Amino acid sequence: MNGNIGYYDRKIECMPRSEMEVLQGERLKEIVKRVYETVPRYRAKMDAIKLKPSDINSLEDISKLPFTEKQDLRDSYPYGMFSAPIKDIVRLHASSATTGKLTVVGYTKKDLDIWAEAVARCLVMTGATPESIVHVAYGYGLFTGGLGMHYGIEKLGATAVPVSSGNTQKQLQLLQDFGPEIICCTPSYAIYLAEAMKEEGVDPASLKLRAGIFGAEPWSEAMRQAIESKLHIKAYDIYGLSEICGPGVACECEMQKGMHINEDHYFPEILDADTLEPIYEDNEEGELVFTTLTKEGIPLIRYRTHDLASVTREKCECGRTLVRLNKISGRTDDMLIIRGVNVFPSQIESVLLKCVGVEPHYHIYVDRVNNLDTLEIHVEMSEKLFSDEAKVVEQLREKLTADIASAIGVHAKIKLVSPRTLPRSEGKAKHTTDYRKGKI
Ligand code: DLL
Repeated sequence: MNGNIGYYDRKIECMPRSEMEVLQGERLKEIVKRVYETVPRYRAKMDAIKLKPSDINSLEDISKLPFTEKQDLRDSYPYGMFSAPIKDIVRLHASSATTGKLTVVGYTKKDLDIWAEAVARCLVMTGATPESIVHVAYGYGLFTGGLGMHYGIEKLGATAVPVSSGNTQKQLQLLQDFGPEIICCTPSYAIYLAEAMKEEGVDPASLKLRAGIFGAEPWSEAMRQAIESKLHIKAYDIYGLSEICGPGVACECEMQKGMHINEDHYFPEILDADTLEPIYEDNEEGELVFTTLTKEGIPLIRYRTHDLASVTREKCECGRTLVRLNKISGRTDDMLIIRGVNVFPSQIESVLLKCVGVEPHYHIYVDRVNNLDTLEIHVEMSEKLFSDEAKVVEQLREKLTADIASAIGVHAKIKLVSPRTLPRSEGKAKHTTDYRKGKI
């Protein structure tokens, strides 16, 4: 046990496993009862398999429950899965869904309080105290990153600097002038900031920065080492998804050996990605599935994240008993994360299908250039457009660029290519080439 480490909530964070499981079992019973009574979709799913809330009596019974998918949220857009009346919802957030519609989540006052507490625990895991100044460069808005970290910082009694994303010059100035001890942003932006400092002649060692809390996209151990050496800080991994709360589902402690899951609120399961049978062995990889145990606004039962990961239940050297999530190693679906924004190829496809002049034959190229993600989409022109004047083609390209940016929230370079030049596939179409793999 490291004597220098504090906890935000020692009782929960260091609770013996047997006690934690009793607590989780009790909460599970309550939440199942709640969704059965208040969310018609859950009642229908349970009725369909003849499952009653009274059949759920302990944690082991969780495997009897049906799964929840992003599609369920889409089908009940915007508020159909809410378990609390709108008058009790005090905040909405949203993230990309597979096509068109967003995945909307709503929080009651209690939900916001618990989320802030979860983030406060994460901050303390990385060594933050009420004296810390924390620079938040995650986006503020419908994305949960900025506001999620912000309220956790305030909950801890530390000082939040709500810079939001973008405007690198200003970020550099505030990092120098305000003297934050911790920075929160995506890991790729951290690398970008380090390069910008080099160009501007800012010596990272002259800053007060000591740690970074990075997440919202996958990153490797090599990337951690690069960030730590370039910025002279410790780089901690934080995981979350808007459907469960946002950042704060899990975070690394100072041991940097896996992210402690706030499992008294967000219960994890690892399932075999093909059979969806539970995997009980530590460090064995599968799909990560969460059940929210205390949420009121939009509780989710066995929500399939489609993230691939493993957990370890062994007690950590920091003293915490909270189960640890190993680094996310990939996804079971085709979701891309580009500059922290979740993008599904099907969102791009639905824009193309509505656009006269192009065919729904496309290929997406993702790369990382100068430490920033780039997105280029090759789209086949129709025969008619191909025979049109260059001006007409350029106008269509500009329109597509704008339509795609508005659909996915990220700028893409659009290249219109000649008819029938993109490869056709006989089986499942492969729409994406990601050159970032293997690059830090
Ligand atoms: O990205 C919430 C968040 C904000 C987490 C800031 C951490 C920091 P969504 O936009 O809903 O929410 O995206 C969730 O992002 O299912 C993962 O695929 C990916 N992701 C999030 N954190 C990590 C991480 C936020 N630390 C999706 N490592 C998730 C790898 C991550 N992937």
